[in-house]
Amino acid sequence: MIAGPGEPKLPPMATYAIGDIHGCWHTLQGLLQRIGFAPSRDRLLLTGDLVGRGRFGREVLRWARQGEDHIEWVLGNHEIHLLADGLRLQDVKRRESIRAILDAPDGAELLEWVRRRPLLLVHEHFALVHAGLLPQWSISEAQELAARCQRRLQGDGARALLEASWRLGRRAGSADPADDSLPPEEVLFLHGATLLRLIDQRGEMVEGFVKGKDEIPPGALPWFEAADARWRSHRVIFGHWAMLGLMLRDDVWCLDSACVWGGQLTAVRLDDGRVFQEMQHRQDAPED
Ligand SMILES: [Mn+2]
Repeated sequence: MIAGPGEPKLPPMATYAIGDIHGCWHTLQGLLQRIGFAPSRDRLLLTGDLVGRGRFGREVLRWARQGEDHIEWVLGNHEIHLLADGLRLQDVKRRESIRAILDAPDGAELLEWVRRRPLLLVHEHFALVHAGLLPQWSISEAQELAARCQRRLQGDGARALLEASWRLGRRAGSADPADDSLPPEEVLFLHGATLLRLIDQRGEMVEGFVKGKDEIPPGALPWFEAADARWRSHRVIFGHWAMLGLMLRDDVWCLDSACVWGGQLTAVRLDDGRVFQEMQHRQDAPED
């Protein structure tokens, strides 16, 4: 139908960045309705952790896959967990929400698709990553490391890379040797991009911190507070840190507003910075 002179004009194409969905399928639908999202016109960027903790990760993954031409996203630690579980890595804890995806009739297909997703997306003025970037990584170096990790995850080296990254988080203080066959910078990139919250004074990742900004141990600081960080040529959009909550600064945006914990799911329109939020729908609350 051709719009006559009296018809309202279509809104211009818009790009929205959405924080960690964690299987909150109904909340996601509510948010998309709220922003008037039109798949034929608009684009979405997701900060990762589409699955995990919540009950409808399978639905969220299928939706993202079907909308591949207008939805871009990066892998979060819960997708890494999905891959590790799918490849039957030792010591990986079985999680109910992840099993439900792997056991679905299209589970194997979804797993293969997830395996091909990126760890970092770089646009002209911003970079999208699930958890964060270490200060020593420039955006172009991070891009190269992300591409190398992605290639390895798609091939025979996936298991070794996942295992090495897994060990990195558990090594603290133990004598567990690193896997010499893998470039350590790749292991560190996969680990940091999906799990980073704090760094120490030397700019190295601090493992295992899950609390809020008020409880940061002495000597540590959030990764995005690093002075002279090399990634600062771009605004970094990330999620992962629900206890930090929505944070919009010139240099960094944190979009994880704790939806799966009973908080909100956030979308920010990149074109004008407008924020849209949807409270968690009750049916999305995890069972346990
Ligand atoms: Mn996460």
